[in-house]
Amino acid sequence: MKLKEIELRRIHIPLVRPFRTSFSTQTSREVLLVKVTNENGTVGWSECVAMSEPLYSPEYVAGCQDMMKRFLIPALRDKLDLTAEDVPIILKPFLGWQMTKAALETAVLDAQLRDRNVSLATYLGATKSKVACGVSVGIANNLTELAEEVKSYVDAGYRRIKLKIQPGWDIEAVKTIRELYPKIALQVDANQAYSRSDSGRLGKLDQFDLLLIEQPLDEHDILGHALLAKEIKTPVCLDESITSLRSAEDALELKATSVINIKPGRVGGYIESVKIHNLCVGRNIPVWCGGMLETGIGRAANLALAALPGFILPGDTSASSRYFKKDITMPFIMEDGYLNVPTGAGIGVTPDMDYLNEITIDKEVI
Ligand code: SMG
Ligand code: MG
Repeated sequence: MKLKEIELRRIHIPLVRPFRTSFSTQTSREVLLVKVTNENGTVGWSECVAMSEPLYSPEYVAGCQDMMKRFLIPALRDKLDLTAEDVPIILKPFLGWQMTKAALETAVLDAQLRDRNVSLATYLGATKSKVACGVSVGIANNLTELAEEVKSYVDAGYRRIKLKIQPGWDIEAVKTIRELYPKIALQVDANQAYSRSDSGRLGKLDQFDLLLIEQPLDEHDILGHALLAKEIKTPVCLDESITSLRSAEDALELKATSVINIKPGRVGGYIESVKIHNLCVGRNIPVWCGGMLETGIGRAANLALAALPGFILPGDTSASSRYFKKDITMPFIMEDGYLNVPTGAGIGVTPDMDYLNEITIDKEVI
């Protein structure tokens, strides 16, 4: 295809409840949306998963927008026969910026698949029509509030609970929830909040039969994760550390991770995500689909990915109502703990333009 127009739009959308992690408290989401239009007039949408501030990863919304305008869009704009598969190759010389690149690749892919009338799920190799939902629970003010919040999700039917932890909010929080729900699938996510010397403390989590502990140490501390994995029984699962197929392969080889959280934004797109999935399937490593508080645009695409056969653990792919009073697409509604995988062409959803315009804080057309 030839790109005719690229629209970059920033929206601001409130969350239904604050989301506190070891690195920030989010009360709303600022999201950079990409809309491409090709020579046929076909439109492709995507969402850049970077946060407003570079706290989860080095990328941040305003930086991503600048990066797109300054370097990435000019590199793509003049191509005559651009395909989504070309995008990562063309953008490779520009180092880093996986989330930014992923957003451009996905918008091009959406338009490409709409032109061919193929769903993203089919394109990626999905084998499921619905996916089991997990939910990520932020750090609460106290254990009573944590128990209340978890109860609301268990009652809603979520099939896996993930608790955010940090030093001082870990053993007691997990103990509380495990005692209330002796059988529920439970895991924790530290977002790099611990250090190598915390293996004793983290070992205390072994008694709670957790599915995994996500990213306990610094994103660059692969050796530290490998050492920790030998000390504790709970499986270590890397999130922030895995930014490419290569880094996934290295971490597996070094035994720093025995489960992988695949987030398409973090690894540079859906095409790279499938490669990581395939690597893991070949090595009997379970994977699951992470979340970045996406709107319906990103959620639709994540559900397509989570429908691949290697995604055997429930992901952070929760219903729209877990995040927003009103989503920018048709809401994703959970039924019996599952979300349906969109079947329409491309990502299978489009935004409600009236609502989108209402919450737009910046729009530029290139
Ligand atoms: O999308 O439900 C969601 C959030 C899942 O916990 C989640 N994401 O480290 O896995 C993670 C975090 C990253 C975003 S925190 C603002
Ligand atoms: Mg995580």
